[in-house]
Amino acid sequence: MTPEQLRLYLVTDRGLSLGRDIEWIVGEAVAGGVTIVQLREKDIDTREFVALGLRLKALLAPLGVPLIINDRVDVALAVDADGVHIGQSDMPYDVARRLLGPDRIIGLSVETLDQVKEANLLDVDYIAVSPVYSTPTKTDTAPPFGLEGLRQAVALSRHPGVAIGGMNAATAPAVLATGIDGIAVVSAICSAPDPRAAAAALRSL
Ligand code: TZP
Ligand code: MG
Repeated sequence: MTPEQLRLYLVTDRGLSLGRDIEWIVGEAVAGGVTIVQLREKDIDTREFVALGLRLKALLAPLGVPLIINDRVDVALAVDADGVHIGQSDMPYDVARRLLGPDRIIGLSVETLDQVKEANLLDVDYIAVSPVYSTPTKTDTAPPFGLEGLRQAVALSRHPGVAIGGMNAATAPAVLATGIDGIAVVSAICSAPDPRAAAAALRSL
């Protein structure tokens, strides 16, 4: 993958989508300029997860926008997704890589500077610096990096990266000025009245 593909990274959240379909949100967001999409589902049946993943794959593949599945290597393989995003308590990187093969994208959340260094020892495709700011979207996070912590993470990492947690049109400019490749966004797009316009506004930054 290229760092440009990380510019504007949408992470889905059905609970924050104001009752609108995930597919509709994703379609609008991509029309607005989202460059990569992560399907993140914590509470749905595996059958529904796979069915939705297949529909998103059909929507995104012709547009050349990578589809990443949160946590679930089995679902990623089932829908022929472009990759998986894992956290520090999910399947270990080496196991995920063995199952997914050399070509699929594996992203890893890092919550401390030590974890940034550990990620440098792995062939992950990108890291997500998590969280940069505290956010109501996910409250069981590590303490936020803040801008200075993010700067240190960018300086330490040999991988491309995205910043996640509290990213919006107000916070993105200073975050992008740290040299991070992109921002990963949940509520600023999923909960926007017009997700396409919200994505376009973020992309223009
Ligand atoms: N991981 C770390 S923070 C976060 C996730 C999934 C949520 C980010 O949500 P928002 O609404 O973009 O702040
Ligand atoms: Mg996880």
